[in-house]
Amino acid sequence: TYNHELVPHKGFTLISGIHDPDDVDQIYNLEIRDSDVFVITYPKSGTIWMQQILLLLEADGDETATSKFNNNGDLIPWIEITGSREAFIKAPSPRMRVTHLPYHFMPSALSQKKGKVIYIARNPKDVLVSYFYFHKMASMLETPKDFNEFFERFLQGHVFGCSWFEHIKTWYSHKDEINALFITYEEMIQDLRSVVDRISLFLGKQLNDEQLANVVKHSTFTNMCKIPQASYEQVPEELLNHRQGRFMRKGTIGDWKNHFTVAQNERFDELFQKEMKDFPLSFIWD
Ligand code: PPS
Repeated sequence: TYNHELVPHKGFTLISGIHDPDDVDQIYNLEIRDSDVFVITYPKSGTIWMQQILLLLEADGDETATSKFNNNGDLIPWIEITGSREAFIKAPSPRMRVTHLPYHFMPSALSQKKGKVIYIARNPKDVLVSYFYFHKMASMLETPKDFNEFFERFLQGHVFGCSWFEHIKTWYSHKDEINALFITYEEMIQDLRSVVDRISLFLGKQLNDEQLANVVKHSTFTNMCKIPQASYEQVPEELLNHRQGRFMRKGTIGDWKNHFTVAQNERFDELFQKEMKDFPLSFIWD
């Protein structure tokens, strides 16, 4: 059943019943500790993957660390979800949070280089495909009529959140003001160990080689699928309809090739060139 609505709010669409506009506005004023970690993603770019990596790094590679919880999001919540901000204020360090919010909503203290930011980018063609399947299973989002309809909506930015282009461009253009590590989903696919090493260094963690190897081992696609907390298999039905698909869907680079028509691909490329012409970002597309 579909009983949530997309609510446009200052350049970002929220979901009624899950987000509260006034509450989201107050995120900007949060006091930030240097030990705070924010994982910033456009949806479907590696959010739950990074939750698993951060929890494992925090637990020195011990994969049983999250077994007492329903899902990793209980330990590393989305800051924009109603109630999350209050809990954040009271939480002990290190406070780790994920968010899909654009830059202008986030605590202004970040731009004084307080706290740490990990931005994960994924090539937007694969994001689109992953997001299409997520709309089919997410009970709070309207089921797309078909792939073509969703393709149009994504290009126009008429999805939960904002346009992919806007998200990456605003965050990227502020990257020198914040204490940030930029990584891509594709780098994680191609060499997870080196990404884990970089994150560990960025966070100032001291894990030995074996512990780092354990972090990598328990955050591969196959192994995350075996851990219900990591794969979001235990999210209640009113949020995710598990018969319609899996959060851990495919986990590959280039699935867009199985979905885009030649004409759609040309249009996407054209828009990408236009939107990204001033941004020296390169992506791995297949
Ligand atoms: S959300 O809803 O924004 O939080 O979704 P998000 O977690 O950002 O993205 C989900 C996609 O990430 C894939 N994923 C992984 N890929 C490879 N390896 C690992 N370990 C992994 N964990 C999650 C997940 O399968 C979704 O991508 P698709 O392409 O749909 O499979």
